[in-house]
Amino acid sequence: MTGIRTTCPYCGVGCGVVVNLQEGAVRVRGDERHPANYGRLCVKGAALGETTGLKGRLLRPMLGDSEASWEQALDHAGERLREIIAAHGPRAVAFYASGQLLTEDYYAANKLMKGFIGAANIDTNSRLCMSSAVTGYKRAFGEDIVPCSYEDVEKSDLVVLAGSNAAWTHPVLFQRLARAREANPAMRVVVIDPRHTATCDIADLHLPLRPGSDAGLFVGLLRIIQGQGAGAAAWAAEYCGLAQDDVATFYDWFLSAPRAITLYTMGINQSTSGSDKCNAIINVHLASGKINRPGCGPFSLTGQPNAMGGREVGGLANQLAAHMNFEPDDLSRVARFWGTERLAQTPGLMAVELFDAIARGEVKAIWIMGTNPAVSLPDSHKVSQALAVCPLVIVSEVVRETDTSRFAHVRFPALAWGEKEGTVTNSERRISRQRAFLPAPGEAKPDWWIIAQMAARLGYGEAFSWQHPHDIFNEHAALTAFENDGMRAFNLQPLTGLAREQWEAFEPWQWPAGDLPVRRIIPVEPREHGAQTNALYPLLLNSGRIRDQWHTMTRTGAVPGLMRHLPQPYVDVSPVDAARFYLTEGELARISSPRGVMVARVRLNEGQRPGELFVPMHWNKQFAREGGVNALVEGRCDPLSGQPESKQTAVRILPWLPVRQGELYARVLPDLPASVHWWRKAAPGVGYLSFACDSSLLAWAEALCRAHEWEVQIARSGERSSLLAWQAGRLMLGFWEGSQPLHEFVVEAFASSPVGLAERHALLHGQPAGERREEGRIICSCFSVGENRIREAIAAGCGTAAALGQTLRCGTNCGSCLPELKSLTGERQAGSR
Ligand SMILES: Nc1nc2c(c(=O)[nH]1)N[C@H]1C(S)=C(S)[C@@H](COP(=O)(O)OP(=O)(O)OC[C@H]3O[C@@H](n4cnc5c(=O)[nH]c(N)nc54)[C@H](O)[C@@H]3O)O[C@H]1N2
Ligand SMILES: Nc1nc2c(c(=O)[nH]1)N[C@H]1C(S)=C(S)[C@@H](COP(=O)(O)OP(=O)(O)OC[C@H]3O[C@@H](n4cnc5c(=O)[nH]c(N)nc54)[C@H](O)[C@@H]3O)O[C@H]1N2
Ligand code: SF4
Ligand SMILES: [Mo]
Repeated sequence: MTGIRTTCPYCGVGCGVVVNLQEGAVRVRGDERHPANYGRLCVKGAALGETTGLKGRLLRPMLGDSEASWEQALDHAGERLREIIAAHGPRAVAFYASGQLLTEDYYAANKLMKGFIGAANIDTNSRLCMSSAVTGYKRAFGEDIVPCSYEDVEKSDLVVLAGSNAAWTHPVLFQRLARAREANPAMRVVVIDPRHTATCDIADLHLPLRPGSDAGLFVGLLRIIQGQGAGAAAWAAEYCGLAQDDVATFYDWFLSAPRAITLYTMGINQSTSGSDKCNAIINVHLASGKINRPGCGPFSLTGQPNAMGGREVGGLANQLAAHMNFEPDDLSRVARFWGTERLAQTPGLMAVELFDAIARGEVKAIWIMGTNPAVSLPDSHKVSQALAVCPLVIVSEVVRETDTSRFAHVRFPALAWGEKEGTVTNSERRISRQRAFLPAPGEAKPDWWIIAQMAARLGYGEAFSWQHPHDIFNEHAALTAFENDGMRAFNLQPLTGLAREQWEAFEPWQWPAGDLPVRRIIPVEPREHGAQTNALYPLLLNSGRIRDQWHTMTRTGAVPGLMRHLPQPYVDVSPVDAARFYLTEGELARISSPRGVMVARVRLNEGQRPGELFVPMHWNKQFAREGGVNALVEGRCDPLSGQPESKQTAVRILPWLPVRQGELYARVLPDLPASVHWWRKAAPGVGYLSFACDSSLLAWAEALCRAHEWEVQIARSGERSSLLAWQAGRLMLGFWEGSQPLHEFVVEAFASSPVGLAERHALLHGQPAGERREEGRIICSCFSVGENRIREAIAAGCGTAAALGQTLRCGTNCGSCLPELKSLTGERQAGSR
């Protein structure tokens, strides 16, 4: 096989990809030999080649808004850190890292903070993601061990997905499950989620439970397994707000299935009782013996590409390193291995409390690496205020502008996917190489190198004298094996002392989970979520992911094809609530909590329980005005894991009928007046946004164009107006107010120049020159097949997703859009209900 074999940098499935460079283009395909995906990719993975451009990249170190040399930037940051540590002690500084770092980077950051700066104030975005799962496993097994593999999902008789929308968030694993279910008609799939999601497409039973009530469902099941089940199904149904028959069916299936596996993610973890929910799930597997054998177990899926690697090196503030804890023997062992007398002796601050400590002035320096907390942490106004008052904010980033980097005093340019070298570990404990296939751009450097340089400036150069990530990997592997004697399951003994060539050629390798010597059933008392709905804030707001975007959109937001499935922040509302709150499909609404507000477009959704709303988590200040959900979310956390309750917030919703809405296209997007709402979208070769505002923007647009001395063409009728601006026959700006959404033909007009008079006229009136068809909303991102074309094909007789695939190719590559194709053809059945 030709090409460079590496790993997808998105979700925790950890698919292998093969990259070829052809005439400057980056071509990506699935790696047939990688055991995570055997050649398959989802839309995001398939579009990776379009994310490697350098537009918007941070390519030089920055001090404030000025470019600096590496020497200057590192010297400055090092000096400031030394001053702060000297004046206020090591606990006055903190690192906030990410499951998107490579294991080698992560190891270096943890070693510097815990081992040498001597405080444990390093936490990571995994706190928002996996920390409840970690607590659950540690309580049950004495160690953070995930006792399952992807093959177990395929080999099971009953697959339970709890709080997981895997069809969109772990698509390749979901496709493996979907195929296994087709091959084995006896296999059953249960989805536990308040919403009816794309994942329900393959569900035999969907349990749309009351938000936050999962522990009740699993506690009821445990009672039955333990023989105390009289009335358990009735009690659980009542507690969870489910039909008793459905609960009884789930329990029957679980008890009778020879093998059962539960996949769980953010609907379970992101909760003030997330750890207990994880243990409630683990408990039923322990009590029924459906664990540690093929097709069985409690399987927490990791979200980020290297969330697991972070857990392995000890990236969380309450872990030490290599699955060791803040306990005397472990502390002594790690201190001796690292050769340090400064090792932190107690856990550090966890993410939410860390930012509170920054706001209070107790932590005076924060170094953020590979995460965007101004968007992703709860209560984002508070987080922004904390960053604004923090005396030293250092950000290691790949992109230049993020909501977080706006607060940075020092910015370090990091190498991105495709440029950096190292390892990652996926959900099933499989370690794979990420390999570089592009040269380092500008002055960007690997994250580990930046950390090692800083260590040298703080006086610890010797312990960080690595020349290559391979050196770091070997040190990490050696630490896992150091004085292990079988005490820790996480033991990379077979990988210690790899030669450089062996590390370069490293094949995906899964570390053995062992046979779980400790197995504890942890008593769980179901607890309510902490969102207090009341007359003022009567609704519950849920948040999560959409199929084609990744987190804060720094990569996927730039790919036009990925922006066309769901191009704006939306809010899913049940028809009942729409009637109650005067909301209309496609119109805008303001959602607010006591913390803040967001604006989103209403989508009526029958799969949404009355009283509950759902919004995507992705939008932020780079892509919208008031599009971020965490402005509303409170920082309520699980007391054991420190994980915030991102899934439940009390809110209200009001329709917003702006006086004007429209579209703006420009070669370089201008700043809009501050009162205007806007949503930036990706389009090839042109800046593009939609806007909404309470007075017409036409005069503003005209003044802007006149100031540039562009030739201006204006049409107006009633509330509709449009404006085109030309320079030497080239379209510079297009503005439509009160008109239909436009797209492709306008984008094309920017590319074709000069444009003739008749075409200019047609364009001004929002019409394509000549005859052509608009795709509409893109459903199949792999082959760019839009809703309009799909509806036409259905009208012409394509009655099934399979028939659509034969005619239009949609759904025949990654399959992520099959649930939507099926709902368009009317094939889709909603679980049992
Ligand atoms: N496309 C895409 N894929 C991704 C990511 C991405 O940004 N985009 N991010 C990755 C990361 S880091 C992560 S952590 C994973 C997350 O993967 P998932 O956890 O699957 O994704 P979410 O959409 O956050 O939430 C899953 C579901 O939890 C449900 N839920 C909310 N409250 C409850 C509840 O009380 N009980 C139950 N049972 N369910 C509830 C929501 O309705 C939602 O459908 O995705 C990974 N994959
Ligand atoms: N309301 C709500 N909030 C949530 C969630 C939710 O479901 N609802 N989910 C939570 C979860 S599970 C997660 S994981 C978080 C994710 O939230 P974040 O971690 O904040 O999101 P990302 O956009 O992935 O941020 C990664 C940043 O690192 C940069 N980057 C990428 N590669 C590299 C690299 O190699 N080196 C460096 N130095 N930088 C790099 C990217 O440009 C980007 O700015 O959000 C959490 N927040
Ligand atoms: S499922 Fe998609 S996003 Fe996740 S690793 Fe595979 S290709 Fe990447
Ligand atoms: Mo995550």
